[in-house]
Amino acid sequence: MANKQPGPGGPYQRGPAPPELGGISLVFPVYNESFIIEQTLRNYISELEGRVEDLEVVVAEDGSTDDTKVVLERLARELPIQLFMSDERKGYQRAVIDAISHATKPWVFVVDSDYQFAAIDFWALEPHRRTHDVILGVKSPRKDPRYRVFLSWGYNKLMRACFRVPYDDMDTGFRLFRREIVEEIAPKIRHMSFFTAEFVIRAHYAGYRIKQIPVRHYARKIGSTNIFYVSKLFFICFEQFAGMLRMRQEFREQGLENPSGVRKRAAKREARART
Ligand SMILES: Nc1nc2c(ncn2[C@@H]2O[C@H](COP(=O)(O)OP(=O)(O)OP(=O)(O)O)[C@@H](O)[C@H]2O)c(=O)[nH]1
Ligand SMILES: [Mg+2]
Repeated sequence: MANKQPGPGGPYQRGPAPPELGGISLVFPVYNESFIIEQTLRNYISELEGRVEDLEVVVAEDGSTDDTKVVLERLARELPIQLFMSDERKGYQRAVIDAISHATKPWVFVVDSDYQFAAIDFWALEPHRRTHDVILGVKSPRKDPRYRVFLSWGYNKLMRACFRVPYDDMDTGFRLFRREIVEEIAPKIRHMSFFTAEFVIRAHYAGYRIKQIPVRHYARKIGSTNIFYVSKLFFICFEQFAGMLRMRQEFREQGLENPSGVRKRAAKREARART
């Protein structure tokens, strides 16, 4: 069952991460982030290195048209990162799935590379590895332009209503999950454009344990969105809505049932039988 805890920001126990829970692949999708990527990588690596015994850092860049590739090549000579670059832009969803395919540890921590999330908030998610399979950092509060906050609010409301799921922030860029779950679910993702929402809903319907934890969110300090261009907003909304309907249709055809609904009905039947 998903639940949300009050107040992001700690104080946290900043490691060490218990080694018996398994190593962690820290994964960054990167596109046109030349101004911020160095700060992001240095912050996350200094926060996690030494506190997570078995850590690898995967940086997956594609198609950048600014100096991102040059910056990353320089950083790869100095920092412990595995760098994957290609020339053609993949788009966010494909980029995330491909980036995760390079990860080798039992857990993957996939983070947007524009430093809108604090590295230290990793420690708010990490302890829940004991009891959950997918741990989502919920932007609290979301520091984006108002129209984005409104669109995201509507998007999450629609997804919740359409699929009867209890999640508040299905497009978060700060999430930790078991790698084997992504390997199982990623090949099925086809309807939505932004990876996390479709992943979370499919994981929920597959019965995995999903936790939401509030984390800090910062306004983008530099650069601009690589996805939500104002000129494309109408098309993006339409595409997401159509994807949502297609996914619902697919679930119906496959007779997929919402595990929380099944559990609730079973509990009601039991209660009725007792009276
Ligand atoms: N490799 C790769 N990364 C991408 C691609 N598109 C976006 N990204 C990265 O995905 C992350 C999320 O993109 P953003 O543009 O920050 O999306 P957003 O956070 O919703 O938008 P802003 O609030 O404006 O930052 C960033 O780290 C981008 O660099 C892509 O095509 N390929
Ligand atoms: Mg961003």
